[in-house]
Amino acid sequence: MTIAEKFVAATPYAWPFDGDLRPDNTALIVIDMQVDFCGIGGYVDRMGYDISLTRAPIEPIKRLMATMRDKGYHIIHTREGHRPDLSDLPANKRWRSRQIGTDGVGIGDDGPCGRILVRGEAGWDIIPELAPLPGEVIIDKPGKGSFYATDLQFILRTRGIRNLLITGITTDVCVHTTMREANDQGFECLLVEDCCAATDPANHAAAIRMVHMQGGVFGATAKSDKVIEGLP
Ligand code: C5J
Repeated sequence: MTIAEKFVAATPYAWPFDGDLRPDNTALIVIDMQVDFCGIGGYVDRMGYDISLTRAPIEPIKRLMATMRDKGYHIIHTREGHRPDLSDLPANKRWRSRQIGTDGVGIGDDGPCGRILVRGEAGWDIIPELAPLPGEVIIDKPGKGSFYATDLQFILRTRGIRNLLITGITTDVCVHTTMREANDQGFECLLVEDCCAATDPANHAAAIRMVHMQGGVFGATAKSDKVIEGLP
């Protein structure tokens, strides 16, 4: 069977590599758009970072998600967080999280939005602007990558998904870790530049630049207007 080739104008190559771009083989992944990462009183806010940076992708993601929902693409959300008994929180992750800010409060401790990055707490929830629809997959992950200690790979393979449009926060941490994990497993990845953000704009820019090396070492990147233009 010959495929009707479709591409998104991307850097450093027209994506996906072989033009096999269809709603049934492609998913939008929205990473960690949680109150703790982009809401007032959440983890990132409390650490003293500027949440206007991590809130910047909300509108672009909203537009892209609406387009992809309309066209019947798979939509997958992730949430970083830990069990209430913290049995899946490594001691070094907790210790490091308590070094930032002035109050010694870190992951698992009480904050203005409940216990920080703990499942079921207000801060751990996805922000209302980007709330999942009933039936959309939500992956709860204890780490930065969306594949580690989750069933994401199993779900993608079961659904026949090969192409991943990757969005969310933060570009240099959970987005990049997920893209690297996915790339190593043979998934064809596109990082959507304006649908991601970091707590440091230079890190965001560097994370995008890294993808462009070696002919697209982890995949490709594009702005959301080009993605929307190119999606069949
Ligand atoms: C971080 C994330 N930065 N979602 N998490 O700790 O990128």
